[in-house]
Amino acid sequence: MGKLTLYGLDGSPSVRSVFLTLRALGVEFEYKIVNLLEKEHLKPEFLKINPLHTVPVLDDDGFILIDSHAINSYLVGKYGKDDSLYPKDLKRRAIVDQRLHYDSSVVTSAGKNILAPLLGENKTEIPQARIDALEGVYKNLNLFLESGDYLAGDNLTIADFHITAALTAFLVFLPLDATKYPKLAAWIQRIKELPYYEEANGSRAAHFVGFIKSKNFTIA
Ligand SMILES: N[C@@H](CCC(=O)N[C@@H](CS)C(=O)NCC(=O)O)C(=O)O
Repeated sequence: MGKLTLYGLDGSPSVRSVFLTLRALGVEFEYKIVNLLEKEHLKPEFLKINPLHTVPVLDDDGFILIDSHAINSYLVGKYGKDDSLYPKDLKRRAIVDQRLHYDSSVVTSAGKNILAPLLGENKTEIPQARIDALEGVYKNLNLFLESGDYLAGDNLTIADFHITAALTAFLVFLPLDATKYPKLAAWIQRIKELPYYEEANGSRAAHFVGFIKSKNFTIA
């Protein structure tokens, strides 16, 4: 195996989804922190690696890949002992892909819309409509879980990693009502029991979650 490097920052859900995949696969890698708050992602050294200036970036022995969704499916294809995290079967893979696209479109924009006032606009008030959109996400995830214990059916896949990493921060804005979304609540618990969950996601998200709470935001 060549040298594998992950560029990222713990606060980023996309980066934590890659951590979850790497830990699930048991692959060794080097972690290089790119501090977005200090604008390291805009420095010429990093722009040479990723002109889109986003994290995560994977460097697999000189092969550079950007976007967590592309990275996680590549990692399973290359390093997985089997294909369970990203099935080769066309129909099962299509269901995983649908969840991945849902993550990178709907879930990501719901999160960005909520975080924008706090991170980019120096405001502490979050419009209620943005929280309602997040509730719509919870509702859909609960629906996905009607077909199995995991988001894409009966097996754990990378779709679970992406959505887990995103929800970890969003639960601060809208705590989960388990009576309304029982399948989602049970799934969160199931994922938290993975032996590598805390190291790969829980503890890494903690600083960012604390940072959000420190903003003392209101919803109106
Ligand atoms: N779709 C991309 C999104 C990556 C992304 O937007 N990352 C954020 C951090 S969560 C970032 O690097 N932002 C800095 C920038 O866009 O300049 C992925 O899944 O990797």
